[in-house]
Formats: sequence, C-alpha cells, structure tokens
Amino acid sequence: MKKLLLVLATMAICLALLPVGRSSIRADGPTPVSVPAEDGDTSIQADGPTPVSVPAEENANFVDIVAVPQLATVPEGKLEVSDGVVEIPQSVRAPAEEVAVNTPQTDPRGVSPPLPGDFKASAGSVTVMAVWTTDESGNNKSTFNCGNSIRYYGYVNNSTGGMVTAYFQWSVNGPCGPIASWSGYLNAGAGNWWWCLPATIPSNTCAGTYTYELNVTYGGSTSSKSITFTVNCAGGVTVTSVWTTDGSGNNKSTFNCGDSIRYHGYVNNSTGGTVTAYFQWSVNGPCGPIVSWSVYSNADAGNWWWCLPATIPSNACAGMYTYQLSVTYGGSTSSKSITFTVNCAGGVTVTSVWTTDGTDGSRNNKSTFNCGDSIGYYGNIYNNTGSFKTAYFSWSVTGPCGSIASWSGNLTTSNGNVWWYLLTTILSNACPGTYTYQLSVTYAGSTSSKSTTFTVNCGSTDMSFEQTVGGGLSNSFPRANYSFAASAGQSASIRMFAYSGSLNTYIKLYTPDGQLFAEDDDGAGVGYNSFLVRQLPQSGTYRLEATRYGSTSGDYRLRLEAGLEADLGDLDRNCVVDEADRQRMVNSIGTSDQNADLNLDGVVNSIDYSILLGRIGRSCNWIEGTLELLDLEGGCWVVTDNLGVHYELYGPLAGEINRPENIGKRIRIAGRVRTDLVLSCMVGPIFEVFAYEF
Ligand SMILES: [Ca+2]
Ligand SMILES: [Ca+2]
Ligand SMILES: [Ca+2]
Repeated sequence: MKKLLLVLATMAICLALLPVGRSSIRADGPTPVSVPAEDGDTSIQADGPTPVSVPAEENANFVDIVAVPQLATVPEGKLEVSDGVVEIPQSVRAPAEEVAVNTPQTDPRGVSPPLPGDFKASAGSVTVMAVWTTDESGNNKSTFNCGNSIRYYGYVNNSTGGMVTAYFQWSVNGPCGPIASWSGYLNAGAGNWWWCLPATIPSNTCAGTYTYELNVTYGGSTSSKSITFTVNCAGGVTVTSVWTTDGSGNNKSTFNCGDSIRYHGYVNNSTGGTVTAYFQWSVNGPCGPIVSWSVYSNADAGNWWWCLPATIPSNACAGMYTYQLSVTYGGSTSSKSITFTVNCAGGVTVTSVWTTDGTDGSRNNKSTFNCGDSIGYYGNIYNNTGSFKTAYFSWSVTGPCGSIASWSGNLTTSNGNVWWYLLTTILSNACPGTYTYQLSVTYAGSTSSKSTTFTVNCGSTDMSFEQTVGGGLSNSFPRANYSFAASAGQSASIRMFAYSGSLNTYIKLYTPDGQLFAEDDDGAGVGYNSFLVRQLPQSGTYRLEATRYGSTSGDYRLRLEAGLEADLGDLDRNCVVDEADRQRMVNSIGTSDQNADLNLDGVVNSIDYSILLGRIGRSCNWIEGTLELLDLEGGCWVVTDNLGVHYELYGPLAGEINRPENIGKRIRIAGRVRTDLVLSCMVGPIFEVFAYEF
C-alpha cells in the first residue's frame, strides 16, 4: 500500500505537469512534449505541439492512404475481349445500299482492269471468274493506306442463258478480323458482268495483308475467288472511350464511399501487331488522387477493352472525380476522361503513423532509436468533410516501463490530407525494448486510430557472474541496465545494496526476449536492500535493471553470482545456510572476498557475519508434493508433501503455479522457507519459489 500511494502521488505530480487543456499552438516550430515515464523522474517541458501544414509536394503519399488496385486484381490476363470476339468497328460494315450493281456490260473485257485469260463459262452456272481491288476511280490497286477508299470488284459469268437470281457474298478479312462484308440476292443477267462493293479501309484497322473473297451461289453450288491486298497504316494505340461501372460491370456514374468501381477503357491498336504501350489510370477528386496506377503492357492489334477494378476509399472526399485513361505508344499519348460523383458522409481520420529522427529539417523515417535520441511522432490525417474541422487528437507512446510520451487536445485541421507531428526525445533512462506509438483522432463521436512500433536500444553495461558493479541512482538517472549471458537452467543469485543516501534498492530481471521475469524490492531482509534468486529459463543475454523504489537516491552496489543460494550467507551455494558457510565467513573476515561481503560495502566484517548468523538453517532444498486449494480463509493454495506438510508458496512464481488447471498435479519446487513472513492462511511454512517443475 505504501508503494501504491507513492505511485499515485507521483502520477498526480506528473499529471499536474501535463498541458491539460492547453492549446497554445505555436506557428514558429514544433515544441517537444515528453511525459514522465514513471517515478516522476523526468524533467519535462510541456507545451503544445505545432500543427504543420503539409507542403503540397510532400503530401502526395496518397498511395499509403488509398488502396491502389494492384495488377493482380485485374481479370486474368488483364485483357478482356468484349463479348468474346474482336469487335468490328460499326462504321466499316458496308450498308447494303452502297453495293453498286453495275448495269450489264456488253463487252466487259473493255473495262479496266484487263481481265485475265479466257472467260468461258460452263453452261448452266453462275461463276466468279475473277476478283480485284481498285481505288475509288476504278484504277487497279493492291496496296492501301488506312482510310483509303477501296472498291471490291468481281467478274461473274452467267452461262444459263437467261436472268437468274443468285446469292452474292463479299467478305474482307485482315489481321484484326473482318473489315467489310455484304451478302444478299442479286439478279444476274446472262453473260459476263462485273460487280463492285465500294468501301473504305477503316482508319483504325490493323496494318497487314487482307483477303478479299467473293462467293456466288446459284443452283446449289457456290463459286469463289479471292485475292489479297496490303494495308499500310501509320499505326498507333489510342484510347477510344472510357467509362465507369459497378463491380459487376453495370454502367454507373454516382458512387458512395466504399463502393466497388471499375475503371474501363476501350483501346484501339492499329499498328497491325502486338505492341507494348504504357497505360496510366488516374482518378482525381476534391482531396487529390484516389487511384494512380500505371503499367507497361502488351496490347494486341485491334480493339480491346481494359478494366481496373477498385474501391472508392471509405474515407474519400465527397465530390466530383475525374477518371482518365492515357495510353502512350511511339511517343504519342492518347487520353480520354470522364467524371463521376462520390457521395460520402465525411470525417476526420488517421490514415497512417510513423516515426522519424525528429530533426525538423530532414524528417527521415526511423524505427530504431537509442536512449536520448530525438524522435518525431508523425500522423497523416484525412479530413474529407470539405472544410476545416476541429478534432480531438491523442498521442500516446508506451513501452516496457510504461508511457514515455503523450499529448492530447483539440486541433483544427484543414480539408484533405494533412500531417501532424509531435517532436520529443527518447528519455535517456528509458527502458530498452519495443514501444508502441498510437495516434487517435476523435471527430463527431467516432475515433480513428493507427499505431506503429519502434525499437529503443539503450546502453547497458556488460557484466558477468561473480562480478560486482555499482553506481548512483537519482531522479535524473533512476535506473542502470546491465547485461549478462546465461544458459537455460542456470541459476543466478543477485543482490543489490545501497550504501549512501536514501536509496531503497529494487532489482528487475528481464529475459533475453525482453519480458520482465523477476523483481525484488526488499528481499535481502536487511533494510530496504534486494536479493533475488532464480533459475533462468532461456539461454541468451539477460538484462538486469538496478533501480530504486520511489524517488529515493544514492549509491549502490550490485553483485551477480551463479547458483541457487538459500539466502544471503549461503556462501558455497548449496541451498542451505549452515556451519560450512559460517566457517567460510569466519575465514573471510578482514579480507576483500566479495563473495562473503554480503552487504556489498567493500569489507567483510562483523556486519556480514551477523547477517549470515541470522540465516543459519535456511535452505532451498527441493520440496515435492501435490498442489491443492484448501477451503480455508476463502481458499488457500498449498503444496502438500508426502508427510502432509502444507507449504504456502510465495513470490512471483507462486502465481504461475497456483492456478485451477494445476490442482492435483505433482510438483517439484526449489526455494527457501521464509520465516520472516506471515501470510493469511497460516497452515504451514511459507516457501519462496525459486524454480519449479511439474
Ligand atoms: Ca528495496
Ligand atoms: Ca551453504
Ligand atoms: Ca560487508
């Protein structure tokens, strides 16, 4: 209770130092705010943090804010062909009325072009004798550019001797599919006639070799001829249209925050082959971009549509957005854009937090610090309400020994992305380990938080078994760290004595993975000095923290010895303080034998001898028995040995043993009987646990 009251008093002092309700935000630079870690042992200058508006160029970290769709979310292969087929541009389908059926030519061979060979037709049939292509004036031509006029000619012989109706089919196919087709019934007079289908090479078709074929069917048989011609196009990759849909592909142009959205684009590749083009999707709104994604990708010849599936960020700003798709190929960029609307409730949220080296100029990201280092606690805040809003900000930083920094208060933040920071320093006496920094912002009743962790490495002095170290503790230096290496199963006996000032010693022992393993305040049984014995559970480097109780100060000595010692005075470390130890002590009187200098005052004298004498008979022999919960005094945990003796366990490890799931289990415990303590049950000896095994 004494300790608790002191802690509460300390907390009250610390709270009084905090900038409660203070909002004197200065514009001329950030002010460090630190908060006492513990024990009130800190010299803190409390003041408010300074809001920092983000320079535009430094605020472009929207990639961290919105979920930018990744390539992997695009449907497999990235390319999808509409309706499963290559779409033919509608404009190139020749309407039927454009088919010019020429009047009969009495002497077709006089018409250009000169017809090859002899056109004798078999009797009773309609036969395609020849096909060719010309320009719009009828001049023979077999190489065209995109957009050129073209005429698809056919020379047809009707040997039936009279007018018949036959079925004519024109088809023109190229590397990207058909570019012209027409079919229908036409009357063909007896003799030789030519026919032609006027058309245009589409401006966005693919370059390459095309095949023109004319089929005529009459009387159940079909006659065909085909030729090839060449189309040369400058070629390019262009965006022909863009649109947005919901996640299922239905057209949609008004969304809510959090909705699925697909950004579609229709792209034509008129180069005649597969090329690699640079695709850029960008979506910008009132608070900046919500999507920015680009990729070099192969685009096959012809028309294809692409789509980028995404989600309107839940914290997007409401308003009008512009979606643009740009494709760059061969040095030229083609773009199309459209707008859509987003409706959101709006709020102020934390979107990311991070730590920096704390220097105002460079602000380098940093996540591993040493004690005493400057540190900046940063947070990205997203206000999508459309205007300045005042929100409640709360910074907290906690580590192995509690809080090392905190600040809270109202801050007014502008619309869009803004970052804020709190500059301070890692206390020079902070505990090493992993710290968690969290920033919470509360606005309109809802709180948004982000947290991150960082590491603090603070200097510790190497020490080894059978070594005595020392130093001074004060408000400005309330703890000293020592490191020692040990193996699993090895035991350590540690004592810490004050020899000046008001110092009330306190020992904390941390395992190699940073967990507090054992601690002792006054276990030496001599004044307020400390003595701790433990079997060590892991191999590795342990940290021994020599600290103090309350705000006491003074010089100390700390000694680490190997082995299980029953108590101070178990000089031969055989788990009992007995005559053998007394003899060793007698022999050491007047020497500087540190093993026998029980109170670490630098001399072995009658004081050490009397400490030992008071402990004769104390042992740490193993006890073995069954864990029971006796129905006494509201429940008494005991280990009952084979003689029926109830041992009431004591110390931090007792809490690990005294658990319902262990009732009835056999257990072996090493420790010592404490005759200097009285616990509530009073059913048998009090046994301080040093080590145990079930
Ligand atoms: Ca103490
Ligand atoms: Ca002994
Ligand atoms: Ca001494």
